[in-house]
Amino acid sequence: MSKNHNGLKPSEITPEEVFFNRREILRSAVALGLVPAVATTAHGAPLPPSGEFTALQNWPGSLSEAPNSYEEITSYNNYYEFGTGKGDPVRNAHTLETDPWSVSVTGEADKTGTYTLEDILAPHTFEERIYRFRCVEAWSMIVPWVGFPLADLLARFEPNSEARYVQFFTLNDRRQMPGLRSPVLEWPYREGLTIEEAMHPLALMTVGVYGKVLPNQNGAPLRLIVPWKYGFKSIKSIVRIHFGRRQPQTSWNMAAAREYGFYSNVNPNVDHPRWSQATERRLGGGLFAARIPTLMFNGYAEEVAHLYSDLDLVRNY
Ligand SMILES: Nc1nc2c(c(=O)[nH]1)N[C@H]1C(S)=C(S)[C@@H](COP(=O)(O)O)O[C@H]1N2
Ligand SMILES: [Mo]
Repeated sequence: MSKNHNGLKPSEITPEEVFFNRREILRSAVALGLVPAVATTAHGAPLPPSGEFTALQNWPGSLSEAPNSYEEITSYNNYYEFGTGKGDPVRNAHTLETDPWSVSVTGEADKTGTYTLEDILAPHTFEERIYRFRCVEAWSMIVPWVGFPLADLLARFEPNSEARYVQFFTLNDRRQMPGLRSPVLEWPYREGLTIEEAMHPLALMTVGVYGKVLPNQNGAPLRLIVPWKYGFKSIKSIVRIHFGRRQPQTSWNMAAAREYGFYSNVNPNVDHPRWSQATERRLGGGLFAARIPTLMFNGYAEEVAHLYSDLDLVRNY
């Protein structure tokens, strides 16, 4: 099966139904012995079945700070689809089915359609990046994420010149996600970035943590990490990517627009209406550990400040 230069096969560049039909046809053809069962994983880099990555590259821009423990990162979570308590996701997310997984791509791009997770991951090389991660609730962690630049993935879909924003959606399945019965947010969980933000090399398409495949509670099998923004922008378990012309809806903005803006850049100078954002508590230091000052853009100002040079960051919080 021939692949074009960006690793997408023509069979995937079709509307959803057509694609699934073709998959059915392909499956029966394989059963009849007509085509080799190469599927899409043959030469790809899908998630390791062992759960551990073997050939991880070290990203040179990683923090030199010691990361939080695997235990801390994977047992104190926000994932409202599995409950609103920090301990709920680790307890409840085992019902999430991450294999098979597919992602549909819609909107202002030339290569829209539905792709299997294997198609999504195949051409990419995974690297470990140690990032600061800060929740809007004023706690933070240092996390060794595993992933690849979001920009590399988005470029494969060939967004057109009308694509000014990218929106992401989480799975929305009540059977797998007990938290969806509660109307705390409008489901599916959705988030968005400007196309410039999405193409920034720090934005990470994330598939692992600590050299292991992401546990469900951290957003398996595919989640975003945008290290210069508050944690809620880092959407989990992504099933759809939409390229749009207008600023897209985001779940937290829909829930409380005064508290959560579209940009949500980490900014110690702009307080949340109900609490200060000037300091944070590093997870693992104990409840009474000294709070540390929060850094502008979560410490990534040198890399990202230019994206906002024309923007009033008080009004555009
Ligand atoms: N789908 C979905 N994505 C989500 C959330 C959520 O509730 N649902 N919570 C967000 C918030 S508020 C934070 S702080 C981070 C937490 O990521 P972690 O659990 O891996 O630390 O995930 C973000 N992504
Ligand atoms: Mo958060």
